[in-house]
Amino acid sequence: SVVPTDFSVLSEDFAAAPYRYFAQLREQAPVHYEPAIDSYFVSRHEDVKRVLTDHELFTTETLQVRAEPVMRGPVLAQMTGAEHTAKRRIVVRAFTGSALQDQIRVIHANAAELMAPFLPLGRVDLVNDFGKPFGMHVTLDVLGLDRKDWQQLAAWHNGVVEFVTGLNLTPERRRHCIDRAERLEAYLLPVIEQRRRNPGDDLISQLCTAEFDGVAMSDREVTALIINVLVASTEPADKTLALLFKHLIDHPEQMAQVRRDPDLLGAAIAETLRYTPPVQLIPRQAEKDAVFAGTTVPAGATVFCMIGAANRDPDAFTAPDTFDIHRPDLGSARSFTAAAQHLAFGTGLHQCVGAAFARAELETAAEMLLPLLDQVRYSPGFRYQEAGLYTRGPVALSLDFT
Ligand code: 2IO
Repeated sequence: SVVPTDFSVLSEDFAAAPYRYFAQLREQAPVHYEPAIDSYFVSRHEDVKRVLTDHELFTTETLQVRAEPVMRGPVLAQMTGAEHTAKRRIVVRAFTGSALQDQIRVIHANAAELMAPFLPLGRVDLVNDFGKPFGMHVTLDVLGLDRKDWQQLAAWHNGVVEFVTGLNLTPERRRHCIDRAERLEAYLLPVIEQRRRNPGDDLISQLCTAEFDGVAMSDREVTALIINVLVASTEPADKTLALLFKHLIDHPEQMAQVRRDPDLLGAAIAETLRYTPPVQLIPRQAEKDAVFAGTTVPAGATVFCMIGAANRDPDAFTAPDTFDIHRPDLGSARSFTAAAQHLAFGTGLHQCVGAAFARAELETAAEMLLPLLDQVRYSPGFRYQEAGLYTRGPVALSLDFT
């Protein structure tokens, strides 16, 4: 099959089933130009890897317009050099080692509490009943924000996400998103003031007290990093958890293996991230003309890395369209590190700081849910549907269990 001449990443056909187009894109239009948004879409594993690791040629400058208006300041991915190293280290420290051990307890407690009301019912929507509040609760606990405010914070957070992940927002929508972001900022500022005076052991306190070159971060810098963590930790969480369960339900023999041996969960999560990455696009800016076999991307252009397409490139994975937790080319021990072959956490200097945390969060939740959701199956009449171009996941996952 050929890429239709009127093919567009912005079309309804693509949004309905993007995976259907990936092979054609990689083979026939590996650098696809989208005139309506003046952007290039790169789909081959090799090219995506190059864009994400050639930091001279491809920068994160594009986040200044794509993210900063709603992040209310610069995020980690925008930083370079010593500032990037120092601030990244602060966040890494909050999400690894002994901090991560504490978080696993918090994750477990949140999962148990949120699941309890659904156990007697024998039915749960893993996205809307569980995953969304779960992702938000866990992130708020780590940040040291009040879980009671989660629905209000989720509404503001959605505005930020819509802006960052929107490909062609109207000026009205942009305005709406910035308004949500301003409200979130107004909520955070008094909290920051309070933590500066009276720090606890939460991440906001760590951001408030950390010094870079002997100077503490400004309110604006702290706010941006809080929103950075809030978005990056919450938005992909419910999607990945629901996708993991979907793939295991659709592959009963692998589900049985994971139930028998929960040590396989790491591989199952890594394969879920390869097969259906929740973050499908990563933007970069070409600093000079960049030549990909046959196509030149002009200096200044926005380049979107298509993670879903790269993760199914047969040049990187054997039988890429098969979900297989045992695939030898998954390199599952390395799937949550910089050596990962799949690109769900990106790669290069800006690779996800929360990868180890994401793994712990998903493993803890899945390990707890699997024995509870005995005989798990789709609810009668449930129709599976995914949404999203930038971040993508199930709209709902209604499950019955006994
Ligand atoms: C928040 C897009 C969910 C990040 C972004 C402005 C920066 C960065 C990402 C991920 C996931 C979100 N980009 N996390 O793609 O921090």
